[in-house]
Amino acid sequence: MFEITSSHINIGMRGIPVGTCRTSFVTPSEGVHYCGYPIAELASMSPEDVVYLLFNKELPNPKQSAEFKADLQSRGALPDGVESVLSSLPSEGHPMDWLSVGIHTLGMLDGVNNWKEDAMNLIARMPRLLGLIFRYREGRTENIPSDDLSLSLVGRFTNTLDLEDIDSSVMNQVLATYLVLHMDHGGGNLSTFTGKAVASGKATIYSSMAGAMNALSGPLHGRANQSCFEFVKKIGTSNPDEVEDFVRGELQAKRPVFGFGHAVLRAEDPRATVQFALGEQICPHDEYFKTIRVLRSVAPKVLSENPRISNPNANVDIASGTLLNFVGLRDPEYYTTFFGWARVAGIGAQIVDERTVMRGGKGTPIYRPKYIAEEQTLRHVD
Ligand code: AMX
Repeated sequence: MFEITSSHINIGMRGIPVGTCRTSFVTPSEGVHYCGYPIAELASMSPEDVVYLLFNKELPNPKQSAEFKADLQSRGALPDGVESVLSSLPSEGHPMDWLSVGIHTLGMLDGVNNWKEDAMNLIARMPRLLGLIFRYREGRTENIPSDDLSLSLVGRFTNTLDLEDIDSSVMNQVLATYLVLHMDHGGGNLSTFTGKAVASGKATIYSSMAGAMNALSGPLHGRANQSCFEFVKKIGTSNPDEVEDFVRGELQAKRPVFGFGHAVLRAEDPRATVQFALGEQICPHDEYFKTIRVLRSVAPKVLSENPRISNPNANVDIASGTLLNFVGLRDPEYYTTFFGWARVAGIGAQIVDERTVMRGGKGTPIYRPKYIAEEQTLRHVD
């Protein structure tokens, strides 16, 4: 199946097969597929239906969809005690750290120690938790609307956030698309792998997911979406010549051109294509959207001048920040929390598969890759 040579050592296990994944796979040309469906075909479905797909491996029929939504609604209420923990966290802390603490708090307060039940409960509680994280971290703790469990997952978040002067239906549309596009990305990405590794020691879903969120918070992983929008803001123009000069300047300064390139994909990420199409529909005249539209045509041309760059095309992070900003979510520091919210579904489904389905239901054993001793000759204390 695989020949391992010394060239595979100390490269972060890249490409080395370690397990199987039933929720999604990624191809270099078409990107991620959820349970066989190319992501672009799922992009306009409700997040609830796509969560159902990841857990059940089939899209729901209308009856199953309604029952599943009702089930999530019945699980949505947050236990008492979450808000007092959030009220004690430092506002300087990154929102991803708040999210990790928030998930841990839910686990301490009402984990039931059942993989599937805990995964479903966490998915159902995420919108309210995330909305409260925004509100407490920003000090907007007065008059928080009560959680309206009759709403969709996205609607409950928007309702909790309760921002003024926004078009909540467009915000809901952008968030729903964002969630569906980001729910899963194969088995080996760092946050998913981390979540499954922690779960393999039979820690709870909540501890595993908090670990996964910590992994996601790194600037080389999930936090790239924050950096990407900060990058777009820095460009500050949609003039093609100026954008090209900017891209060349970044490359000369040995800085990454954010929103381009990928470890696996070798074409434009379909998740970027979907978000560009959505942007053309809702904000074609937005200044930042105009910038990324130009960047999308200019940067691949410049990047492909360097033969070392395997994929000069747009990745998933190019457009998401621009869309989130347009609908009223202005602070890029929060963008990775949406990524985390989405991934709770994919990581949760993969943990449930790995703990309860793989190896005839026995689950995979505790993770234990091999590390080879280096520069350690045997010695003794005198
Ligand atoms: N800008 C500048 N340099 C780039 C680049 C980009 N967009 N894409 C690749 N390169 C460079 C790499 O840094 C590497 O340089 P090196 O030889 O000096 O180490 C070389 O080109 C070859 O890289 P690669 O094999 O094409 O890609 P990779 O798997 O090493 O890296 C990635 C992939 C995403 C980290 C890289 O393309 C990158 O830094 N992109 C910009 C940052 C970004 O948008 N990140 C979000 C990615 C999406 C995601 O996974 N969330």
